[in-house]
Amino acid sequence: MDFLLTDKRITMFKWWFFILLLTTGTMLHAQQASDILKAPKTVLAGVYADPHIVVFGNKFYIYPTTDGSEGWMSDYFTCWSSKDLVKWKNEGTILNLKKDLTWATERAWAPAIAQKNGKYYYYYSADVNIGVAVSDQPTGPFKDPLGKPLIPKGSFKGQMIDPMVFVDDDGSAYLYFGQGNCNMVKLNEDMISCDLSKVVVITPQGYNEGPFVFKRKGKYYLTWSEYDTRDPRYSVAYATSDSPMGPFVKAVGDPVLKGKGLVQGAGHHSLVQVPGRDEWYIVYHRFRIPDGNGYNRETCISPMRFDDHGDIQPVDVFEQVKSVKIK
Ligand code: FUB
Repeated sequence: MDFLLTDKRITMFKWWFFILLLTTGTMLHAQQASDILKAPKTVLAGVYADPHIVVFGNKFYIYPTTDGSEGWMSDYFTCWSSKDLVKWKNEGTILNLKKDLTWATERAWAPAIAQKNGKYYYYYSADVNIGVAVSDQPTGPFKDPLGKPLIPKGSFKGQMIDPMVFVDDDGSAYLYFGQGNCNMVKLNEDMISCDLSKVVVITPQGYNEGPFVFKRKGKYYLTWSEYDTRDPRYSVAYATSDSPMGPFVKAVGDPVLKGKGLVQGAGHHSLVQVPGRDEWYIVYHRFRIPDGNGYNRETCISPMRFDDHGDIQPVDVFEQVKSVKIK
């Protein structure tokens, strides 16, 4: 056989190579497009992060951070409501830092809310301070009762962000907060004050931010996000305790929630129990699909389950929430 590369053979080889590249490129594009279609959908239209979910009455509510700017520079908070966890309605702006506060103008981040004595208490980060606002309705408008932060910037080690409020069965309310360090303090009966000299550090190993606390079958669970929110490895871990004040013992094994495939940076979550049922959902953000990053994140909901020992089973980020009715 004659293996000499004649001009004709070289031209033919070039054509074959070109066709191969074209086919592979088209197949890759088709694969990518089908992965995007299969990826779990956001439940809130737009880019929203740090979702805090609660049930008030017969509705679910999500309180998120508004995303879409480098450095998370948003200056307002919205509220979303749903009767089934699938369809969500934007209830509009509930707190506008520039209009409603005298002490902060931007970086409106990571809120949490609780209801007590017929009022709604909304905790949020603003310019790296933690504030509290009050309303008669879950959809606001919320008013600043203090005219200053509840926990000012620099009060403790780490950033004064990411508040989480947990109200126990006896009505005692606890505030958990902080980036870099996880702090905890009991709130006073009025829900808008606390003794800063009583703040306790409960930072679990691996903790970065976004604490969330809940109680199931008498056990307290502290859950939080590890890594930086701009890191695709961002994920959620947990620890348990017999008391809302700790000490919390970190669970061994896989994280509760982490990205997979196209789903990256899954974290800063909250949890909701369907009233009257042992049925739980995790609400979290991940990088927008497609083309997202740590400043363009979307909110998703997946089922979350426990085993017979009360251990949280790793969440499948590709399992999407189906319609759930509150009875
Ligand atoms: O959304 C702004 C910040 O990003 C939050 O405060 C952090 O928890 C991280 O999600």
